[in-house]
Amino acid sequence: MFNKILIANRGEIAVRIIRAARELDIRTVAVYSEADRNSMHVRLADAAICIGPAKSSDSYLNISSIISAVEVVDAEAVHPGYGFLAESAEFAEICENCGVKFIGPSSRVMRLMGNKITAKKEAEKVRVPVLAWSRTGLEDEKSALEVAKKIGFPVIIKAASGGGGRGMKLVHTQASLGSAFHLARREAHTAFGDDQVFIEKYCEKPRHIEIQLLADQHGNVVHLGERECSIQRRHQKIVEEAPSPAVNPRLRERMGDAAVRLAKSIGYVNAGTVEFLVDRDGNFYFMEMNTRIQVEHPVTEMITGMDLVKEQIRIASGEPLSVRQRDVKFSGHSIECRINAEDPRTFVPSPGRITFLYIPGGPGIRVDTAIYPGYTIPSHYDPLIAKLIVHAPTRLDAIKKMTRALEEFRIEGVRTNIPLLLEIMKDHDFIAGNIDIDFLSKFS
Ligand code: MV4
Repeated sequence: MFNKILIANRGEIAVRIIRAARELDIRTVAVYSEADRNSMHVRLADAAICIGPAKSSDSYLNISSIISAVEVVDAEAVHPGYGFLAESAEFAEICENCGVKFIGPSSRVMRLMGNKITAKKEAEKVRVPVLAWSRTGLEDEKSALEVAKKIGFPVIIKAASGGGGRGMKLVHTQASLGSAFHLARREAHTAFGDDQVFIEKYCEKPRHIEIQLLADQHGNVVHLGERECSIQRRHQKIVEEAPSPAVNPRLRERMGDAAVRLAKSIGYVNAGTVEFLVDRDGNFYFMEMNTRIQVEHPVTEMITGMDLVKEQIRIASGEPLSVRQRDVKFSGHSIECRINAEDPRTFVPSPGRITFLYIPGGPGIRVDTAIYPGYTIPSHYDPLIAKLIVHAPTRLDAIKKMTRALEEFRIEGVRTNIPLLLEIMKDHDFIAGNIDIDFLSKFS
């Protein structure tokens, strides 16, 4: 096992990783920007190094600063968390070449899954279902039109280097395809420095359901069931749960097997997530694979009793998985609400000083956060300030518990989305499990 790891992240996930490392008797090194001197991850780590100015591109995204910090403190491994450099194949490759263990898959696998065209081709190779698509990048308007006519409208244009919903164009008619194609290309070039786009059949009102995987260096791969993540706004998830009210044991096994097949065939190692769209008839289609620990990992931890961050660290150090597939058991229902420092109506970020804080507690309640009374939330980063996670025997019990915990939570000094989260918990469609990716549109 490692003696010392560096955490290349901030906020609640940096704290989450420090906790896992301490329980494994690993020393921790935090890195921080000039805006994060007073952050909780800096206080909780065994050591901390400033890596640059507040702007992410000058600090948490600055590969040379982070590699320098690794060398100064002589860390054996780097945990990237989520966001920032977590899915940078370039960073993973530099770590490989510097002899520092990147706690994640190989840079080769990150490149393969980071490109949505190569990722879909890998899925097709092992018969993981995908929506009808162009099967290649599109050269011009004419070939785009040919493919769209064959697939049938509506279609969606996606950037090969995109993901998380950035740079997508929904197209309903032949007449609007040309302009959408050029717009998608231009946006993809600006956002990702790669203008390659492809076309896919558009799936109407689907659910977003993802499978959690663990894969070790010895070829063992297990799935830990699904998470329902349909409640999103502008591709930011707000409420996640496990299990999904739309998944029965048979569908879980089919989706789990599909995800495991993909991971095995590409030589995947680490925790990972395979995202699917699930249509109203219960058909599932591969969308993309996330090669990092995800924000919503706690709901899977609650229903499986496993610690996914400890598993990531053990896997990276070469240990085998602590479970086989038949040892994985699911218990009860878990829901996570993301608490953002933002105006609950306009969604405008609300940074500032926390003047009063009371964190809910009691049986089945978990709060992952890095805020404390008197802490000032900087304006430079993501508005996520806490994750409230509940675990209860049934989905209805979990909704009741979440409602109670949201009502108990007191955060003063900044505005939060707690009022919106409470509205969601009281919504009849949510309570009935009638949710799809358009669910939140009725709240604004
Ligand atoms: C789609 C789709 C419908 N049909 N692809 C958005 C995130 C990225 N992972 C893929 N996304 C979508 N791809 C086809 N062929 C609808 C979405 C989508 C979406 C997916 C999951 C959760 C929220 C979403 C919101 C809008 C669109």
